[in-house]
Amino acid sequence: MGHYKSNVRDLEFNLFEFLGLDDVLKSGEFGDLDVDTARDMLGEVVRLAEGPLAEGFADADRNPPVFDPETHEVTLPESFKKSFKALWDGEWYRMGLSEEIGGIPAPRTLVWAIAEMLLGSQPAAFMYQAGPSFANVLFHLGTEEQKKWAAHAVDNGWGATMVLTEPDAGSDVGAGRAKAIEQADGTWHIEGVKRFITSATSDDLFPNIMHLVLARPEGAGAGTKGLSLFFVPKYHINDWDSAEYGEHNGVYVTGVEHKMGLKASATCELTFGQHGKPAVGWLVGEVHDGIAQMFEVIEHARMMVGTKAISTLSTGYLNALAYAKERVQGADMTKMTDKTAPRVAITNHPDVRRSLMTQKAYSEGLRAVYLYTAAHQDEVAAKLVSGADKDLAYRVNDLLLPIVKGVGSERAYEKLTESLQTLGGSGFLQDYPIEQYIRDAKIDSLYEGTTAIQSLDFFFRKIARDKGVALAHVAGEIKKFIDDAEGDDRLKNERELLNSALEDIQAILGTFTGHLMGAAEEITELYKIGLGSVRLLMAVGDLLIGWLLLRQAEVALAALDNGASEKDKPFYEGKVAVASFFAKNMLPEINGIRKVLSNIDLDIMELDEAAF
Ligand code: ST9
Ligand code: FAD
Repeated sequence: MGHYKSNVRDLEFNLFEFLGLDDVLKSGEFGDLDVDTARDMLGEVVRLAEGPLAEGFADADRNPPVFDPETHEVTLPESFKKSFKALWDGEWYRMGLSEEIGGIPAPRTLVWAIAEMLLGSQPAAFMYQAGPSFANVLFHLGTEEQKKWAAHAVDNGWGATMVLTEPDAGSDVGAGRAKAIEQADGTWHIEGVKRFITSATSDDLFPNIMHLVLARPEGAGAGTKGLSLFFVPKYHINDWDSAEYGEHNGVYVTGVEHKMGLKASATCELTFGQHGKPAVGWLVGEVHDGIAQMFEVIEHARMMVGTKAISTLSTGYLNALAYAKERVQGADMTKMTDKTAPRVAITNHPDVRRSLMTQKAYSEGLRAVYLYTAAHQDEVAAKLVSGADKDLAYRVNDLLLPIVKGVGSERAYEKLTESLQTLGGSGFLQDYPIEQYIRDAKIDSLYEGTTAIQSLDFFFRKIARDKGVALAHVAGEIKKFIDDAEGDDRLKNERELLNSALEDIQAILGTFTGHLMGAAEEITELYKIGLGSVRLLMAVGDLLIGWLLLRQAEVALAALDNGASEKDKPFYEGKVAVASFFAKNMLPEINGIRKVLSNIDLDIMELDEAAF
């Protein structure tokens, strides 16, 4: 048994008892895929994720990839390559890809539920497996000829990278200086240095790598809008039909970073056109619309990063829970003065219970959030889950992505320290996986847009620019639940707490909208939004978690009333308890955030930098 502990019962609950996956499958939209097959798939993925995929997890951390500057390649540990092979051979990457390039149609909730387990087990392996899904983006954006390249890349097992970041262009992608020079034969020569590129070298995992690169054509304008997207293969292709690859293209890995965590994933400096030959690229779709095209990739990757974080928190919690049930220390609190009282498992101590329930709340609550989001990536599922039509579903998905990514990564990192704390001093040791989970999960709040960037995206683009359409839809769904005359009376108090939290969020949004409008008169009002945007993001995350957990509690209460089996009873009781705990312990904190955010001033913006 490896380090990874799945929570397939909760995944099945979300999919089949909460999000109506049975009805989504019955729609016929996903071919022959039925409920039994979907359940079998989940079972198979549990075996893979808890078994062979998890095996190389610690070894690859202790023996990270070794870079050879002569060959420009890394050597990955054999244990990791074995785990990767187990993943690749399972061909789970086909789920949800377009059928034309070898994909299997599947609802996004199922795709992401499967991804959750693979990501929690061996996140770096999942990321090396990006080739098919990036090829899928190329297939949708590319010319007729490029569509064939995409199919070829899937058939022949290519790797792939997304190449945006440069030394002076991180969050500010538009500051990128890599340039693209058009050639007479219609190709482009890319010149420049990119940094922090995941999977740009990968030992012998792939016969070729597709780099999807943002670069600025000579003469193009400044900022992100002047960038174009290029397909740059690692090796030239002599013959697409026979998969005969030729010379190394002029794009080379010139360094691999030494990192805090996620060490198995090679993070590379990638140099274009500086090794005596050009780095030849092809303009994707033959249109200069690079940033919008790259966002097709970024949206998947942001969902992936949030799901990775949430999955790591879940296995961290389950490892902590297993330890706590076994660890005997101290007497029950009510017998604290009796020095001869029997010693008890630490699960009996109130503070351990508080901590475990907090971990459970965020693991299961965030799982509900990412799966609710995934449901809005499918027309049929969205209609069923919230009544949203295609356009609205798209907007709701857009609205929720910064929550999945930003809140998922921040809360996972924060609550994983609670998981570690549950193990006491043992948590600090490498005998247990939690210290590695913490190091591996820290990256999730950094790449694919830091939390600050997610929070600005959330307010300015997903709320203000959307004119509140998606937000109003989700808020309407929350209100519907609060006001439901047929709602379970046993959750009356919790509904009231949810209602207060919703009012608090609406008030904060009113304040922020005031600052936005005020900026027309006094531009520094924008600073107030920047000072509060991360808190807003986190508070909305808590509101959504509270709401979804309570809706799930209602489903659980009904299942208990209908005579749940002995085996299922503790599960449903846990769902009710966790929702109630979250409502009573976390939702009221939003009121404090409201008070802080309604009184933001510009003091620290006006302070001289020297005073920091
Ligand atoms: C990175 C990779 O960090 C890390 C991990 C790699 C892992 C690889 C493996 C992944 C595997 C995934 C697989 C999934 C498979 C699942 C299958 C499972 C079985 N939405 O606001 P403006 C566009 S990579 C959509 O003016 P600025 C839009 O076109 C590095 N589009 O921005 C817009 O035009 P318009 C990641 C958006 O001020 C245009 O941009 N780096 C969005 O010019 C300009 O918008 C980052 O993420 C959006 N939310 O630039 C950078 N936003 O307005 C973070 C913008 O006309 N920085 N567009 O529509 C930012 O995001 C900045 O805000 C900025 C600002 C660069 C956008
Ligand atoms: P900076 O942008 O310099 O940010 C520094 C700090 O300032 C952050 O706290 C940030 O939130 C804050 N900040 C910056 N701008 C603003 C603002 N406007 N408002 C408020 N706060 C702001 N990139 C790729 O292209 N491809 C990859 O495959 C890839 N993989 C990566 C893998 C790893 C392990 C790492 C570490 C990075 C990877 N990246 C990749 C790059 C990653 O996306 C960037 O690191 C990230 O976007 C942040 O950029 P930066 O590191 O330059 O930080």
